[in-house]
Amino acid sequence: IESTENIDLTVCDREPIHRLGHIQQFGCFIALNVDWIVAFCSANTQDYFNTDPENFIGQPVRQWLDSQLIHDLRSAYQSAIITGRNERLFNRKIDATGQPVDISVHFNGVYIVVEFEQIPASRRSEDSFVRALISQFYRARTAQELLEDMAQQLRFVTGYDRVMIYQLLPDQAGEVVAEAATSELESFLGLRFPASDIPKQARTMYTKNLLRVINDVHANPVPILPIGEGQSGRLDLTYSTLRAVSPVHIQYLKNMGVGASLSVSLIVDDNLWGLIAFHHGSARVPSYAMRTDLELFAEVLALELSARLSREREAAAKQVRDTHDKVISTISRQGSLREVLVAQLATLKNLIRCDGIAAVVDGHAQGEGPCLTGAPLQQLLGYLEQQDTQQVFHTDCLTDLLPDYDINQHHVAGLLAIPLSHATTDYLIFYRNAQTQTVTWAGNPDKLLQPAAAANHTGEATANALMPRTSFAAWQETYHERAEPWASSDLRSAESLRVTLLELVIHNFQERDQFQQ
Ligand code: BLA
Repeated sequence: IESTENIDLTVCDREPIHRLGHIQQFGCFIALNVDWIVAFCSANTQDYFNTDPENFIGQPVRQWLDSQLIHDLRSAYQSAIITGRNERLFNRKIDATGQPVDISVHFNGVYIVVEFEQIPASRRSEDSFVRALISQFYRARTAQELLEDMAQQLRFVTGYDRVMIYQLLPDQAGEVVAEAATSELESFLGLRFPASDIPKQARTMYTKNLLRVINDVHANPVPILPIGEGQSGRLDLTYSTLRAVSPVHIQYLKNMGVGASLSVSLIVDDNLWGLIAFHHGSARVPSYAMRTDLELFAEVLALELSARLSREREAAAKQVRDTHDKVISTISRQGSLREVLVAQLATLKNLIRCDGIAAVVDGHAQGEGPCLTGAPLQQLLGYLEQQDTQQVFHTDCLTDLLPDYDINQHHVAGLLAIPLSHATTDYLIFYRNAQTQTVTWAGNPDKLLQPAAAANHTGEATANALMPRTSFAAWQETYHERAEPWASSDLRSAESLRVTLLELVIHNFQERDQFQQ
C-alpha cells in the first residue's frame, strides 16, 4: 500500500468544486441574463445550435428556439425560482437544428441557466421504475434489508456494474452498508472510508443538488466561454446537471478502474444520511428522465428509511426499558453489589452495543468479553477518579487518556463508564474494540489495484492515495486506535441505566444497613 503521509487533505475541502468553469461533454450549457440574452455558453454550441460560441454570446436566445419553447422555458424558470431546483422539459426540439433534447432550467442567483442534452435516436422510451420499486418496500423486514433489496433492484433497472449504499457516519467517515455488483468485481461491502474521500463542500453541495452523474472519466471537460478574469470561472454551477467534476475525484475513479459514476443523495431529517453510489466500467449516462426518476425514488426511499430507522430506534429503546425492568426484578433478591452486577452482566451487555463489559466494585473488575485488567485498568480508574461521579464517562480513544496504553496488546479502544456510587471505585464499564479490527477487506488483500500515473495538477502522492485501498489504509491509519464513537442513543441508554443502578445501590445499601442494625 502506497504511503499516504504527504497529502494535505485540507486542500480538498478548499477546492471550489462548484466554480470550475467547465461542463461534461454530454450536454450544452448556456447562461442567460434576465433579458434572455446569452451571457455564457459551453464551447460546443456548434453541435446543438449550428453556431459558434462567438456568434452565440450576446445574442437573444429566441433566435434559435421557437416561441412555444421560449414560453415553456420562461414558466419553468419562474417555477425554478420558487422551488430553488432544476425544472425539466423532456423531449423538446431545438428549432434551428431540429435536434431533439431534454432540457434543465434553473436560476443560479445571477443567470438563468439552461442546459440541453441530446436525445440519441437509438433511445427507446423507458417506463418509470419508481412505482414498481416502491411496491417492493414491504418485503424488507428491516432498514438494512430494505437497503440491500433496493441496491439489487436499482442495479437491475439501471444496468450499472455496481450499486452501493454508502452511509455517512457521525464523524463523516463512510461505510458501504449494502452492495449489488457483477461477480467479477471485488466487493466493497462493509468497508469504511475517511471523511476526506467526499470533502465537506461536496457533501454540502449534495444536500442541495441531489443527483450527479459522471458520464465518462476519460472525456475532456468542455470549457464555458468566455474564459478569463472574472468570467466563467465565477459561475456558480451548484445546480447544474452538466457540471464538470473535480479532477481529484476523476483521478480517484480512474484509479479504481471506474469509467462512469452516478450518485444520489439520501436526505434523512434534513441531513445527508448517505449516497446511493453507482459505478460502471465504461462510459455511461442514463437518460435525463431516468435520472429524474432516480432522484424521486431516492427521496421516497429516504422517507421510508427515516420511518424505519425511527421505529427501530424506538424498538431498541423499548428493549433497554425491558432490560432495566428485568434487572430490577431479579436484582433485589440477590446479595452484594458485585454479585448482583456479575450475575446480570450478560443481560446488561445487550443494552449498549459493545465488545466487552465489566463490573468494577471496590476497584476489582469482573467482566465478559474484551476488558481492561491489570495496570491499564488501574490507570483508567486513576483517571476516572478525577471525573464527575454524577455523569457517564465515555471516550472512543483510550490512548488519548492513557499515553502509555498499548492498543496492539489490549485491543480495547473505547469505553463508556457508568459510576455506581459517589465512591470512585464502583463502575459498570462497556468496552469497544478498535474499529479496524471489525472491518477488513473482502477478497484477496494482495490484489492491489495499481495506481495510475499522476495525470493532473494534484501531484503523484495524491493520485496514489486516491483509491479505495489506499484510502481505506488512510482510514485505518487514523482509526487503528479508535473505537466506533458512542452514539447519542448509547449515551441516553447509559444515563437511564445509571439512574436505575444508582437507585438500586441506594436501596441495596439501605436494606443492608437495616439488616445490620
Ligand atoms: C466525490 N467521493 C465523491 C463521491 C463519492 C466519493 C461517492 C461522489 C461523486 C460520485 O458520484 O462519484 C467517494 N466513491 C467514494 C468512496 C467509494 C466510492 C469512498 O466508490 C468507496 C467504495 N477524494 C479523495 C480525496 C479528495 C477527494 C483525498 O479521496 C480530495 C483531495 C475529492 N471526492 C472528492 C471531490 C468530490 C468527491 C472533490 C466531489 C466531486 C464533485 O461532485 O465535483
